[in-house]
Amino acid sequence: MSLSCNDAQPCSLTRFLIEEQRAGHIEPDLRLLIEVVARACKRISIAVGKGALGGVLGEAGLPGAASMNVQGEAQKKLDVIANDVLMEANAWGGHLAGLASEEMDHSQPIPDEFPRGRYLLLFDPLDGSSNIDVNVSVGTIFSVLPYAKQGQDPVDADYLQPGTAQLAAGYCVYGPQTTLVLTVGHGTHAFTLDREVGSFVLTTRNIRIPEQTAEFAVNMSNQRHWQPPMQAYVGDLLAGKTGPRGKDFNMRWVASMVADVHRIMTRGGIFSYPLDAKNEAKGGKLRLMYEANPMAFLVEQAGGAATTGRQRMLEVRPADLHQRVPVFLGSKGEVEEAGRYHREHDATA
Ligand code: P6P
Repeated sequence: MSLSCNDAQPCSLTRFLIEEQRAGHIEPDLRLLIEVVARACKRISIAVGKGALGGVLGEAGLPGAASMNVQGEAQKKLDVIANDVLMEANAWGGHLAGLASEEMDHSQPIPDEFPRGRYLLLFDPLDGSSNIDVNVSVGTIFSVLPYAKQGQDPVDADYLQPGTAQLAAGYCVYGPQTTLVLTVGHGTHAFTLDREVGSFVLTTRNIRIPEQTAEFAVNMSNQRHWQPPMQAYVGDLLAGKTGPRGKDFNMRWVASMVADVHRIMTRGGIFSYPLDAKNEAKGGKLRLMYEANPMAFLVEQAGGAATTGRQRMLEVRPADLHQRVPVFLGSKGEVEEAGRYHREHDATA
């Protein structure tokens, strides 16, 4: 029996986390917290997989009166189900001090009857949920921050830590496979759900994102709303061999960040949701705490890069729990190239 997980002997998420604990990479309570989140993702995967058979499609709320989340978006039934699964699974675990969800106005301390832990859990329970009704991959994104105050309930301000403070981050993509992608700060690793056994199995250790790419992901319908550097950058991508980049590019856009990022984890690429005239007043479309920061941690640990176009994502100082940011992430060389367009524009502006 091998003493550690390796490609010749795939191992479960549980064994992988025990080995990370033995290596001193994570504390026992953080290991247990990640296990609780993984179990919640299994339950969400089952609910998502039932689709119409489970009566879980469509919008939450009463017919004609969809419930809206704090983002002003119509909530899907599965948004609410996924949020409830993660809240319930983590309330009694004893590893957390509090939780914050993209679907909730404010963070919530753990109920008084349960023991308090030293971690804060932030999550987007079901990212890309607009794709659910058309059977396209969606996912759960989570991030773990430290909480050091003893005997005090955490409040929203305690969550406003830069992405560099994250102790763990991950996503679970509910697609043809259910795959958990996780980092605890020592590489990024993928675990595929073995539905027959009911456990996540290590399938890729130390994901490496290729430094260069010929594939970009952006919602092109926003092109006329972009700022000049984004117009110039994408214009040169579209010019392909005939333009300054000297090679043709392919484009993909799933409109589910987890699915687009997982493709980049698998074969490289650059994902972007830049500032545009429609979202500029809000600071961008995607959420810093629930989407950009956990994905940035995962991507950097896989050898990629993640920025706002002008700043390393993980160094953004959060001002609000639901803060939005422009996002460029993926193949390091391409993210740096996109940043060059922004720097050159700003130098002449
Ligand atoms: P658009 C999903 O709502 C999401 O937050 C991300 O998962 C996704 O990348 C983006 O928004 C899609 O935005 O404007 O293309 O619908």
